[in-house]
Amino acid sequence: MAPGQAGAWAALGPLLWGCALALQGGMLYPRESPSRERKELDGLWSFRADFSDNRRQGFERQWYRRPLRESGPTLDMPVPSSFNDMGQDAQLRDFIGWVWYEREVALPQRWSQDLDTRVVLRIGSAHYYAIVWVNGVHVAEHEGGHLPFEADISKLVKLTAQTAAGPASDFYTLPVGIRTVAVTESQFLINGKPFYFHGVNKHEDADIRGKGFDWSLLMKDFNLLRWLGANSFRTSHYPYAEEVMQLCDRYGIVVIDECPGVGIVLPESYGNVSLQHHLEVMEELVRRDKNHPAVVMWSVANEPASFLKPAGYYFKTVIAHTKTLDPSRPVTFVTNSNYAADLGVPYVDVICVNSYYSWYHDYGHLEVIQLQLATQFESWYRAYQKPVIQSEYGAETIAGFHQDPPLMFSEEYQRSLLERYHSVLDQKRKEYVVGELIWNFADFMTNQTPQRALGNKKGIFTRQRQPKSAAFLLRDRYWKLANETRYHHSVVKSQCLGNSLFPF
Ligand code: GCB
Repeated sequence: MAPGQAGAWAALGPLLWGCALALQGGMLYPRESPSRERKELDGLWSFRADFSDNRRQGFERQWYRRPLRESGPTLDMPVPSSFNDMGQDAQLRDFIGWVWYEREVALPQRWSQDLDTRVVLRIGSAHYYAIVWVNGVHVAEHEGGHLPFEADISKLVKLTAQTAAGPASDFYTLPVGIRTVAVTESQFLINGKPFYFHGVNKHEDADIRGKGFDWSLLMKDFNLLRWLGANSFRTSHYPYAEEVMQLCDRYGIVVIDECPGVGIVLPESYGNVSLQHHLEVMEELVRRDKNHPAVVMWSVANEPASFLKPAGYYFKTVIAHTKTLDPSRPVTFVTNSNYAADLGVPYVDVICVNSYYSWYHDYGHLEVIQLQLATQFESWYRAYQKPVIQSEYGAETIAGFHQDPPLMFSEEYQRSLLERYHSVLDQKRKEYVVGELIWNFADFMTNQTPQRALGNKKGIFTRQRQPKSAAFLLRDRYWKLANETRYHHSVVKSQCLGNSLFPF
């Protein structure tokens, strides 16, 4: 917490509000008005379940006295949510006992300095018995969930402000991570060590909400990435919410950051107006995300018609511009063009190729995959001597459809297709293939076409984030890859929370 700011760490409490008048009697819903301000405390909280035998270790060791991270490991937990449903840990799902939530808060200076301002901590609902401390001081206790309760913490806030007095200037905190990225003829290097992307492509999509930021969904997805052993993802096909990027930094998830240059397929899309706009979008993207160490490469487009004549000049310009904006990161775009016809790839640092063998081509013929995939890699490498990433591959799969021998849309077909891709990836990753990103992490909604059965079903998880059979296959593979390739001797522990799975 920055000096001079009033601060609080509370064991629970999603809403703080300051107002000039004390309320008597009923408990009004906290609405903003010219005399009332509110500060939402929703978002990620630190969390620990007390798994001790008597479930009372937290009280015995007084976990409320100091920041929770100082008394043991913590998890990130979205508030509001049910902790039971958030992760992949059965013990936590079934847990009964005390759980501890903590949030550090920086309050507006005037709340602590203006003596007439009353500061109230309000908990909308906490199940079922809640005890609340602010800066180690017990301020409230409430039995029964569902209904709100409050504590007047004005005195505490003013006291903290006095003891933490400092210069009244502007504060901004920016978590920092330091690492290097480099590309050789056949390797992708992070901190000078070869890095292999074993990850996913995602979408910002879920049931009900559609595309929109949601802490609970984000935490669930990150818990699933950890379960899977994934070390990376591509933000297909647009920049994701900034909170996503922040979490990638903290968890050590490596990101290929893609701009919304998707569907550049018409000749008129290569005109000057489009090009200028593309340059501006890259400026906005780099300006926003350049401070995220998780971002290791920019992707300027997905599957453009890069074989069209103007594509050469177009991608040369966009890529050069991006490199001027950020000389520290490699730049790519994701291609599905033929290696001999692609006019943009000469300008990329890493070749990212999408292919759907035995799905969109030779469908039903799993046996063609190995030969076609090996030829794909060899052709690209022979032409360019640059590292290659399999940036998409996959098969539509309707969860619960089973067929053996495998038929398209069954879980068995998805597994088989993946296995065949993996056998070639295992040969080529010894040479110049530096990554594999499955299409897709989860099923997602699309417009209607005859190829889509209620949206795109190439997820290894359903849209509700439940695993298909392929998720278990990929999990075995990714954890094996993780154990083979993680850097045992260069582990730099995350200063933030120790959440990092694959520190770089
Ligand atoms: C692709 C696209 C992706 C689609 C995917 C598919 O090549 O890059 O946006 O969703 O194929 O499943 O058709």
